Amino acid sequence: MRNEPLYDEILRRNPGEPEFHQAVREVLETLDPILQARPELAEARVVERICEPERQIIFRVPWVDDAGRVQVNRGFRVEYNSALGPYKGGLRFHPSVNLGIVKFLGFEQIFKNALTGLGIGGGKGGSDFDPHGRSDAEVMRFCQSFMTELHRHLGEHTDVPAGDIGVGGREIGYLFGQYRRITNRWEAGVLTGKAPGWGGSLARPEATGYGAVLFAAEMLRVRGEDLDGQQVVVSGSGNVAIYAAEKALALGANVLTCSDSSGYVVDDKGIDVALLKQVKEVERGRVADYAERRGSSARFVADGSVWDVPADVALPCATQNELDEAAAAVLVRGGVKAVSEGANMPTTPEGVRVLTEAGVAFGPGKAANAGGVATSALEMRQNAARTVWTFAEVEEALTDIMRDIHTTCHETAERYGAPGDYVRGANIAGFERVADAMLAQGLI
Ligand code: NDP
Ligand code: 2IT
Repeated sequence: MRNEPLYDEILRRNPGEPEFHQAVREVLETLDPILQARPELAEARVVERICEPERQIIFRVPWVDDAGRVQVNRGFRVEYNSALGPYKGGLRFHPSVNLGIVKFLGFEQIFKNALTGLGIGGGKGGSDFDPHGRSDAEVMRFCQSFMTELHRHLGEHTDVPAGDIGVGGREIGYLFGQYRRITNRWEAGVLTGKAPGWGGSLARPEATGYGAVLFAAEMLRVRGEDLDGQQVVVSGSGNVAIYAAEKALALGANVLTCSDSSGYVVDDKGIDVALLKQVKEVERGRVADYAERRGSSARFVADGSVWDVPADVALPCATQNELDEAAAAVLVRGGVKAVSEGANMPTTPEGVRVLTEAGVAFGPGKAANAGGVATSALEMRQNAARTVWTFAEVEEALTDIMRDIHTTCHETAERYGAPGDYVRGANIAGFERVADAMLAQGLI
């Protein structure tokens, strides 16, 4: 790859950030054809500039737990690229969060957001705070402290966070309330993923999972197939997984599994999404609780991998690097035809290689899970116009956007000599949109 020296430089300047290195390498490896076709981009060192975040914010988040003990966490916001619009991307609350994780997610977000065509730049943030087992009051105090520092960096025209792992409607509510108190502004467009009663968009909770399934359906359509009657394995049991399962079922598929960090559930009758929502969203329980409540059709497997369950379509919707080379080989042996990434970078580079060499249709996260952030942009649009769209209006717009992203990736891959390679298509198409804006805006 022509960018090998740049990659070496990135390794040297960003030590100890393996996920960031992985995300950068995966993009750099695919850009040779466009850099060859457009030498002015290489001349202006656009790739070097894109790899360096515009701004990185790291801050202390002190808060008091229910026992009255002082706790200290670390907060992050990486404002990566604003060539196409305000920084946009979620906040992740998980003990594994560190600067490298936030940079990998922010880097992916630049290209994903460009693919939506909706005028949003790339950013990401979060904290190593672990919401598991914390009371509502503790989560609220944490969110208030987090926003007390972060608010100065945000704004509807500047930086617009949303949810990610560990951040859903409850957390967005607490964060918005604190932003409003501090700024004395009703600035609905400063956060997305709000509840529909006070500025949120209908269908935003559903959007990422629905979008990942729509992307899978598009990949299958190109191959003369659809989801009807297909066996689907889903990993995760959070926001993305639940709505991916719901959409797959609605399109006639049978969803066999869900999982969390303790293990997975395989349900011979197919996952009961209403029960899964009740256990996870209302009771904040675990997939083991789902299996117990579901009865004899479902069993919880504490060790082993969800990818051991043979299926036609796999939807990784939990976290990064959850589908490795060995798991990919098992999926291929089980006859998998399509993998659509609901999570960000869930498949390792070796896993991607195994799948694509076996001819499996592979939809990378920055294309396949772009429905969430795209619907966030539709939420911003509703906020700016002080209007509310119906569920059907939002879902129709989401469907059009996902089809459009699929077409863009498919056509771009073909144009650059890699038909069917959605990784290359997504990276080149996303990169070109950002690169053109950066070229036009001078040395930024
Ligand atoms: P949630 O917090 O709602 O759910 C996360 C799920 O993944 C849980 O089931 C969780 O299990 C599991 N999980 C998290 N970390 C790990 C881990 N280290 N090992 C095993 N399982 C794990 O998050 P989301 O559903 O919102 O996010 C899931 C993925 O989708 C992430 O990669 C996120 O970046 C991506 N994404 C999310 C979007 C959104 O709009 N929310 C948009 C685009 C992508 P446990 O409870 O045991 O931790
Ligand atoms: O990874 C992602 O695209 C998200 N977590 C959603 C970001 C957003 O701003 O809606």
